[in-house]
Amino acid sequence: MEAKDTKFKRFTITSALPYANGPIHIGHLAGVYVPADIYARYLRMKGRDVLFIGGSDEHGVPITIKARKEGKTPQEIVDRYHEMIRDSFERFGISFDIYSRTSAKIHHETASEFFTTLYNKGVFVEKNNKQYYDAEAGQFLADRYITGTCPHCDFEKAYGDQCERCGTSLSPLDLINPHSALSGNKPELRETKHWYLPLDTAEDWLREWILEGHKDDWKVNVYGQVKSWIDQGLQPRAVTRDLDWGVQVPLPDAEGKVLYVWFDAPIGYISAAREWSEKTGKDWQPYWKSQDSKLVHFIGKDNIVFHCVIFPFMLQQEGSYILPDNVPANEFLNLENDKISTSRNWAVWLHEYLDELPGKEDVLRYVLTANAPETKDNDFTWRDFQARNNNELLAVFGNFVNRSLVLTHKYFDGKIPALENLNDNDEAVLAQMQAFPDKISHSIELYRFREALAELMNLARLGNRYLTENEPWKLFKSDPERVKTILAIALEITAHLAVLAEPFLPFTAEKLRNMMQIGRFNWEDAASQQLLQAGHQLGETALLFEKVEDSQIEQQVQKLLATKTANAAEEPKAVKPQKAAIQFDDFTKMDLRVGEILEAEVVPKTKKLMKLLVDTGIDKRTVVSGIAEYYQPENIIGQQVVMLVNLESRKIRGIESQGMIMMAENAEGKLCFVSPSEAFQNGAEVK
Ligand code: B3M
Ligand code: ZN
Repeated sequence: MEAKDTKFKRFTITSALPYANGPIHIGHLAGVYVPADIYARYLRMKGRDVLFIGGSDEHGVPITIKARKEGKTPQEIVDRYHEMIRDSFERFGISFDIYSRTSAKIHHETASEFFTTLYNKGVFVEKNNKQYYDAEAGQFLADRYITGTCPHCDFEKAYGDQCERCGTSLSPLDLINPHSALSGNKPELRETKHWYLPLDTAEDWLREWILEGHKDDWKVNVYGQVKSWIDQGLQPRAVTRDLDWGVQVPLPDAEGKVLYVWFDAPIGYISAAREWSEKTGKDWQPYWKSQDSKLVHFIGKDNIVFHCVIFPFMLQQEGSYILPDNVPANEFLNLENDKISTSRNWAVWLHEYLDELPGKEDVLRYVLTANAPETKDNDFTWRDFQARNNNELLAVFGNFVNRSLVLTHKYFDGKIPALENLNDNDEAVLAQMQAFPDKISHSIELYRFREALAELMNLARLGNRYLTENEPWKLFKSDPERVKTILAIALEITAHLAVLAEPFLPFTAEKLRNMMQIGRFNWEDAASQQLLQAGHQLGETALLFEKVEDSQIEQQVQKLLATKTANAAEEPKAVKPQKAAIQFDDFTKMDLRVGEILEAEVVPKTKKLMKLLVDTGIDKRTVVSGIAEYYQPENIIGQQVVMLVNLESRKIRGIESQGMIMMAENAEGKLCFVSPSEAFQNGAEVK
């Protein structure tokens, strides 16, 4: 354990609370939950006192938007997804000590108390100001209820609280060309009162605490983002909203107002600890209030500002809490070279993975750790998933373990031979083996889980190489005593794998312990002693990993293709680029007039054509137009149109067509009339 960590008696590990408006996907797992679980499991094996906190984030506009879309209440939405998320985490081996939820009573109490403490300390700035209001929907537009163009990166679908492209935290008034996500209307401004966290006063403290205090131990991607926030200048931030779903603002003049979701959600980590206390009888306070507790937040990069600036400022202002010692945020994981998206169903959903690829929890844990977006965005592909399973887990880890166990059953009835008569190479291999616990520790304690996992695989490679070089299967007839030594060493390495794999591959570690009939060791045991005793009887051997077949991958790839096709059908296609420039004279040659449809009938034996009689104001003339797929003849009698009247007449299906009706065509090829905005004189010139 790093010297720094020895000063800590306790470890409080939090993992971002997923919004309970959809299932968990591999992006969440790679970014947050697998690294957090590795860290928690590892510390427990070091005998450390760990409180690993998870829970569902059940407030906020994403929930109410989803509820509105489905015609359900927000509570029904969060009940559905909270249960789905909690169960899928459990099936995947994410070893929370508590998995809570922010709609729980204890959270509403904790968040209200926290707000009241800050309020009574006079921390908040109370402000009446104008906020965007949607008159049609009859509500103020907070957070994701309003979208517009981000002032920092021009992303046109930025939300009122954050731009998902550049991560900038925003206020609705920052948005360019804002409009309501409810009605699509341009919102109006209305007076309302809110309470603001004075982040602008936090600059000096943040510079000292983070930019100075953590310049050596916080990840570059995290440190860099925090520094840019501070350098840009922090603004006061509203911590209340005009919404009805959330934690009611505990003030008399705050009817119809709730706490901003990003104010209440991080407090959810604390209320979860209180819930854990109620369940276990243990005291939660030391984990959140003692300076000898290490607080670590596991999050994705889009949550950095909330966990490194806003929540720590809240904790510092409240005064009785510790601050995070580290926030090792990961970057994003993409899927088959495209951004994972809940709304576009472009994801590998955890609950579906567990159903469709049963028994492969550790394969996904392995791939997501080996490919973790620890310092930059990374990509998950099913081909890579297959390759890592077949070429690494199966061919290296599984193959070595299987040979060690099978040969011991074959030659020695499954009894572990004595570890004796070692030659120099044997000694050297055992010495290398003993170095792995510290190597892996070092990487884990620096939150470099990819590196730590690679070291675990190097231990399996060491074992494989040792067996291949010593070829016990060729020696048994001539020198069974030598084979005893070789297999004793191979089994010792196998037992070390069973110990050191636990944080990364808990299901595999358990299978291996059962096959070796050994109990759990702690981390130090793997560094300091021989784990196996001569004569110990091994259990039944089974394959740790199965080959992932092309057909299994093909099925998953086809599933994604189907999603892509479905999305393409829905996605608005891009409009055509502008044509080449023309002269004004070119335009003046066209004689465009307002006209009125007097008669309409579909041209026999055609699907698209309609024969129209149009009053052009000059005369009444017949025109053939390709609008039959979009309009019924009886519905367009009296429709005013814009018509090109001086187009040379031409025969269409035997009908003399004298001119052309102007139609707008969208990217999907749908047609619609271009008409005067009010009843207008037929024959009026369009210029
Ligand atoms: N609910 C996760 C997200 O931004 C957010 C985390 C809260 S952690 C307190 O998707
Ligand atoms: Zn932006």
